[in-house]
Amino acid sequence: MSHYKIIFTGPVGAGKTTAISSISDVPPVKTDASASDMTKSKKQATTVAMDYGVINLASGEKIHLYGTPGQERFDFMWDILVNGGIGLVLLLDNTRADPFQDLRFFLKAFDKFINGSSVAIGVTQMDLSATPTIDDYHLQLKALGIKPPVFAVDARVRDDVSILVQSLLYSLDPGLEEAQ
Ligand SMILES: Nc1nc2c(ncn2[C@@H]2O[C@H](COP(=O)(O)OP(=O)(O)OP(=O)(O)O)[C@@H](O)[C@H]2O)c(=O)[nH]1
Ligand SMILES: [Mg+2]
Repeated sequence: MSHYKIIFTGPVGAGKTTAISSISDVPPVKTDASASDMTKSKKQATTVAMDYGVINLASGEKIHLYGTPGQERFDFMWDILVNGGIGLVLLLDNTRADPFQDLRFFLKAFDKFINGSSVAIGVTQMDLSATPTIDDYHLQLKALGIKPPVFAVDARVRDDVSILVQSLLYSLDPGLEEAQ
């Protein structure tokens, strides 16, 4: 039986922990701690080590899901978590001050891993901030010279997260996606 690993990353509040909770077929493991020092944050908890969940494919294969902390002070975990991974889900929060800067920052931080694997991008909170649009993201990515799948996703909605994960798997191996 094959096991695969994908990694969710992105800035604080993008919805990594929420997305893994939405899609995991087992109760997710979280390492959220009180975010009382994050005075500007709209949420109470932040990931300090990792999130973990699993998708069980119909074929019997398993996709292990790991979420990184968003905060840079925990960035030592990023290299640890990508080890052995086959692809990256980058979640961006459209309400942040400069989502394109977040995009560039995370593509750069994970560039080695992405070069050897694949990336799919999910833009969350588009219900709260409609711009930049998905087309704007496509243009930005084109300027950066890459063409990953980009979707509007609500991390709380299982189907949204599922489509994003499927697009990542499809870009890696069309046969794997069909197995679901
Ligand atoms: N309105 C709205 N809320 C969303 C959407 N996606 C996620 N959320 C909310 O945004 C928050 C995201 O929080 P987390 O899942 O903890 O974010 P995270 O990326 O794990 O953050 P860190 O661990 O701190 O890096 C949660 O309160 C979600 O319910 C969306 O599309 N729209
Ligand atoms: Mg988190």
